[in-house]
Amino acid sequence: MPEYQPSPTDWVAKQVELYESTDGREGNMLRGLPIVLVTHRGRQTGAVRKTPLMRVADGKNYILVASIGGAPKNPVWYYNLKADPNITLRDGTNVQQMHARLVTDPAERARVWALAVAAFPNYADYEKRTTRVIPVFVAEPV
Ligand code: F42
Repeated sequence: MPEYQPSPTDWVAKQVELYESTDGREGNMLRGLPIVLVTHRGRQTGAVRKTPLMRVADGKNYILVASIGGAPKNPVWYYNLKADPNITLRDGTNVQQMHARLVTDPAERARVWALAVAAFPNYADYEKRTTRVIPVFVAEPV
């Protein structure tokens, strides 16, 4: 069974460790806003990867925004989720198995993007910084 490989980005790895070791009671915010933790598999190594993302709730679903701060390239986790959409999502103390579906319909993307910006206004700035269309997934309960 491939093992957990922490993020090479130190502050992200530390946030994951704090969030999990306190069962979501600490390390659960970025810039004063709540985060979730997505556990998924590396598409090449099969290693377990843990990626904190902003918490964007949509009823029973969560919206996952592959913004990586408006960087020119998609984050690696975007490719991992496309290859294997089976994820575990931790929202505080609540942990559930989910299926991550890439949003391709423009009308659906517009709707969930508005939810994302309402939850974390910086996403609007990230969109202006990059020429890519920032990919968005809907995580649905399985
Ligand atoms: N990133 C976002 O995109 N959106 C958010 O809303 C967001 C919020 C957030 C909140 C708190 C926090 O601490 C971080 C937050 N981040 C957010 C940053 C996010 O957690 C990720 O760090 C960021 O999106 C970059 O993701 P990444 O997958 O590109 O991470 C890189 C640094 C990384 O881990 N690279 C690994 C490495 O070793 O270089 C690769 C890991 C990997 O999955 N490898 C694959 C494998 O098979 O194992 C193969 C790689 C391939 O190319 O196929």
